[in-house]
Amino acid sequence: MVGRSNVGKSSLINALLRKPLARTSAAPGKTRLANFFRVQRGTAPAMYLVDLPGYGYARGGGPAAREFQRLTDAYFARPGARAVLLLVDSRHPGLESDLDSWTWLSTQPCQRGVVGTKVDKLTRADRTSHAHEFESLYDGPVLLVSAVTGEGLEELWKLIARLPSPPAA
Ligand SMILES: Nc1nc2c(ncn2[C@@H]2O[C@H](COP(=O)(O)OP(=O)(O)OP(=O)(O)O)[C@@H](O)[C@H]2O)c(=O)[nH]1
Ligand SMILES: [Mg+2]
Repeated sequence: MVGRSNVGKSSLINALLRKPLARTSAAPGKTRLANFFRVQRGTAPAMYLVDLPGYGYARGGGPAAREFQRLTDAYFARPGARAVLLLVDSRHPGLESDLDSWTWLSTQPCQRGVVGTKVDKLTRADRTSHAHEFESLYDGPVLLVSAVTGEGLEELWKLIARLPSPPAA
């Protein structure tokens, strides 16, 4: 899970796992390390959900940004197939930093997907217009979810199940 600070990466992991394992906070910059959560669902092969620190927030300036870059680079340097879900706040589909990340992710050896978070904060009318905006910006359907109401989480599990799994060790 990657995305701007405060977009709801840790909350989404907790909602998917139905357990408050990842630390969340109303203030941005909470997750400071890459946290790996091993998941075994039914008979499916085990996998890891990975909660990465967010971008776009540097506590006290440059070092946090550099630290984010270091962790992210280290994560992508790990061997084995992986997939990345870019989390974008459903209220703000077109932020430049998210579009830049999407472009950067296209240069990485991984499958990409976009998920719109906090959809519970949108009005009915905005859901429709923002869904269309996401589709045109990100070149395909974008799943809108809420960690608070649970909306879209079953669909998200299905999307995750279709992502490539790493080679057997
Ligand atoms: N209404 C609503 N609030 C949410 C949702 N998901 C997260 N939040 C709130 O958004 C804030 C940030 O959530 P986090 O999960 O800590 O965000 P994060 O992306 O992990 O942030 P960093 O670790 O700082 O990068 C918290 O106050 C959450 O309660 C959601 O689906 N709906
Ligand atoms: Mg976090």
